[in-house]
Amino acid sequence: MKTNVKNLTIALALILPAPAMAFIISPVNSDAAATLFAALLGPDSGINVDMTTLAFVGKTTVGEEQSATYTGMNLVPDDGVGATITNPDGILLTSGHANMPTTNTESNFSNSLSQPGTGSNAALSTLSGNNTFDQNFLSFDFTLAAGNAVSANFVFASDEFPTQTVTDIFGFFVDGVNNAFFPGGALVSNVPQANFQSNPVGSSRYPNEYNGFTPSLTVTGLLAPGLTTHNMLIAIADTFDSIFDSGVFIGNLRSTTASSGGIGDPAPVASVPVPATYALMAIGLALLGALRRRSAV
Ligand SMILES: [Ca+2]
Ligand SMILES: [Ca+2]
Ligand SMILES: [Ca+2]
Repeated sequence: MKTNVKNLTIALALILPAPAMAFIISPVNSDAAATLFAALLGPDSGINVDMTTLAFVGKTTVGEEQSATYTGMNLVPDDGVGATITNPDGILLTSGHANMPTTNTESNFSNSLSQPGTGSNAALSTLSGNNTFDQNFLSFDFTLAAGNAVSANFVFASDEFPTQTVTDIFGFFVDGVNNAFFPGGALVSNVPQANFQSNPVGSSRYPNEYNGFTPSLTVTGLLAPGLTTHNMLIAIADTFDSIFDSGVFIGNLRSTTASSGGIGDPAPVASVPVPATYALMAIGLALLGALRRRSAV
């Protein structure tokens, strides 16, 4: 009998998949630029960075950290509805708090930052055509050992989705040119909504506060010709006002060879059917959001 139990245990161990590694977000509150930069680079990245040019802007107050490193991003929807979202280990930049709940607790997770330096980002304001707030960025100068471009993998997530039309924005600038676009050409923001997997409030579909997530996308930026050193700026900010957080999970930055910049290997995602209860909840929250936003400006 004991042998049978042991055999059964071994058989089950062979059949059952290994438990998934937990999704862990570790807010950064000291040595932020170097810590984030180290987590951003892929293995054998081929990117040579002038560390004296490394620059970071973001809040680092303990408990209110704006940025984080993360590991184990393999988000399997617990109800089987929607896609699994997998991205290489890397960093989280936000327009609010990176120190956030591991379930979706509210529709409008909002953190307005008042620290000097976390205000408007000029490059993102120009890109979006709107004023930006609560910027969070990493930038540096670099050269490549080989290749003519840099690539990274990212997931954009937001609490502007799905109730708001305000377009918080993410930019991946190489030599001053943004390369972050959705398949189809839209800037990376909380719209178009078809790009997102829904994480309804009160559900535990994905283990995170954000209401919606894009799939993992590859962004590629060509180096400007004729320059001996190049510049990278990875940035996110709120637009229109400083409420309703957005974040970008980005990692595996590496050199590559490409013929054009922008989004690589696009995989358009079908919109996820929303159960009637969520739809009703969304309508209610949209009304609340509209009222709140009106009173906030
Ligand atoms: Ca939320
Ligand atoms: Ca904010
Ligand atoms: Ca916002």
